[in-house]
Amino acid sequence: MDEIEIKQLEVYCNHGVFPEEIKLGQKFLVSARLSFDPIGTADDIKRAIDYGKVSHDIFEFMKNSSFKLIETLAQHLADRLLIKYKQIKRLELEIAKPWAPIGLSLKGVSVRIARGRHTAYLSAGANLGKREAAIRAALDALDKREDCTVRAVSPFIATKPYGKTDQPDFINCCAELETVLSPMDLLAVLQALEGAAGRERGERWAARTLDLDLLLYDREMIKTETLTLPHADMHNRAFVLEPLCEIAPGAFHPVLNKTACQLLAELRGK
Ligand code: A4P
Ligand code: MG
Repeated sequence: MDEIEIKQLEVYCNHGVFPEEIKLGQKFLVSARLSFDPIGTADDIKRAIDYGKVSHDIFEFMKNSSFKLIETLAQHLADRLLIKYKQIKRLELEIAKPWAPIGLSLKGVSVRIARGRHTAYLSAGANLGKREAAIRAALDALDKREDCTVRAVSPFIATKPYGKTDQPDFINCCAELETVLSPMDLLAVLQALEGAAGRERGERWAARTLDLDLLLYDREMIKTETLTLPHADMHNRAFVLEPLCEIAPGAFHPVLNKTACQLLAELRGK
């Protein structure tokens, strides 16, 4: 990818933990490296990232916000730039405080972060209430968010319950998202949408108005108490793999080292 670099943009503003930092302000230096796909030979500013505009946006954001931590400031600023400038595929930001008030002489202190766009796949299911409408409403709400774009939705399929079989049939589908959210933040968004659809968490595998599970997030492998990626049981579920293969047969399971299409063929052969 090609890159634009903005070096040490100077902004006098009010971020910090100490009261005097917020009251008096201090100098910050912001550097940004913006990666983008080559724009080709058309010599057209409309196709390019306007580094003047980006610099002014950074300046305004730094001036009009106040964060205690430069880490948080950098995260919010990165989100803002990725959301506004769709041509930016990846972004490195460095925010430095040359006058950090630590009671010692130093050349400065800085934080450096790298952020980008991610591809995530989710599985949606419902077997109570207005099933299609609940799934559609959740996907619309996701797509309306600034930090998520729904890039593809599979056909909806009617499926027999898996696991606990004495419950109504499901409607299932899969969707592909582009997002700047982290996996944990995306999971929180999905759970909030389940809540908004009237989902009550009770017994495991019980009937539900809406279930949104995160299947894959780039090639991330995560195992915490609240999130397992790839989804721990996706390879055993036809109601997940069939719709996933409709939109992304090549979606890659980094633990099993197989594509969605290979996993479905294996499951069908069992
Ligand atoms: N969690 C961990 N990893 C993930 C992930 N990748 N995505 C944690 C989403 N959640 C994840 O989920 C329980 C906990 O899993 C969450 O607190 C989250 O932190 P839940 O949605 O609260 O509970 P649940 O959905 O009842 O349990 P579980 O085990 O997630 O059930 P599933 O796997 O969602 O299965 N049959 C058909 N035909 N179609 C269906 O859609 N769905 C289920 C539910 C059963 N049978 C089905 C279908
Ligand atoms: Mg679930």
